[in-house]
Amino acid sequence: MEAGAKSRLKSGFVAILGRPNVGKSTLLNALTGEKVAIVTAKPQTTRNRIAGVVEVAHPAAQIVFLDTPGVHKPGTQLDRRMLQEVYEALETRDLVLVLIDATRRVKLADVDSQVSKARPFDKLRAGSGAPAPGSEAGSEAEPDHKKMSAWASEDEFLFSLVRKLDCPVFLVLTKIDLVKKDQLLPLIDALSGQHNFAAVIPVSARKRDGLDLLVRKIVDALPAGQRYFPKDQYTDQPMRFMVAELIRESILIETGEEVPYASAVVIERFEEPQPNAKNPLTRISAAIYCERGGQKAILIGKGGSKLKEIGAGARRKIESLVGTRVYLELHVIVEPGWRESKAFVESLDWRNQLEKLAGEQADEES
Ligand SMILES: Nc1nc2c(ncn2[C@@H]2O[C@H](COP(=O)(O)OP(=O)(O)O)[C@@H](O)[C@H]2O)c(=O)[nH]1
Ligand SMILES: [Mg+2]
Repeated sequence: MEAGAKSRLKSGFVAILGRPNVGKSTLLNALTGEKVAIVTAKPQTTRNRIAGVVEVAHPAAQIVFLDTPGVHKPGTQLDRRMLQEVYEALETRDLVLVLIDATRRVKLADVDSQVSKARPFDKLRAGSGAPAPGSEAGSEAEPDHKKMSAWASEDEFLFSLVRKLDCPVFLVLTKIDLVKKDQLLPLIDALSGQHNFAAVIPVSARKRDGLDLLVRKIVDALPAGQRYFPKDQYTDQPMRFMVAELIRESILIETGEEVPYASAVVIERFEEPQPNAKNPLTRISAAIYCERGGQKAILIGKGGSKLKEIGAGARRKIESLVGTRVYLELHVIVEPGWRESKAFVESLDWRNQLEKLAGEQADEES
């Protein structure tokens, strides 16, 4: 029985692909039932590819989802690194989910059908500047017509990536809790022409709508194989990196303008509690990098008030992640133009940080 069950196990890598803010990370978290990836209303929250592992009981399967940064036109070295993360996720995959935000496309379709009316962009404009929670946020500085053409070409780029793949691709419409059911059909019609999708599945990660069907269809499409991760492991990220991400999430929530995009977090010290400590405490020290003095001033705030808020928000989440009390020390460092520095951007990748840590430990021991 045991051996038979093993040989029937299905497993594989499923890359989650889409434009910024379509809900990739929210879907990953909903599927795993864990906070694997940070989520905010701001675009480009995710910078690295992140694995989230889902165990399915019937039929037995292990699905390794790969969350990726949103596909967008790269402007900086950081953007290029993010696109590289997308490519690397696409290299190891058995199946790809292309996510399309149902709300955004419906808005676009509305605009298209109203081009003859006097002010066709009002609907979009109403949403720009302060995007509705959960809806796709665009660059605020751009006029709407430019934003739309940028959308069109970035969508085309997304679908061009998809057409190069030789694995099954599912079209997943996200955030359907925000649209009427009858608005989905024309959208599905329009998108079906883009690729020969193996399945089309509307979901709401927030309401957990459509997720069971999605998982079932994925398992159907996966090959028989072995587990890639131990049964109880839900992500490939080391604890240190998840902690850095929670701090970055707090920065994204607490600051505005360009500060979230110009910020990076590096854990400098991570001291686990003493074994058998009565009241275990994890001591963490992290550097927040930004690009300019003005950003540093914003991150610190009057009398350190902003940094305190960032720390307090992050600490609560870190405590529930590590399961102990946490002492969190944050400081801000200006690293001019780091997003343009290939070396710095690469040093932020936890896969590179792990190598560096291993090297340092080897040095200490010798
Ligand atoms: N209403 C609604 N909002 C969602 C849903 N999924 C994601 N969002 C929101 O969309 C925004 C972007 O989500 P995120 O997962 O970070 O998108 P990503 O950039 O594609 O990873 C966040 O504000 C989410 O709360 C959903 O199913 N319904
Ligand atoms: Mg994300």
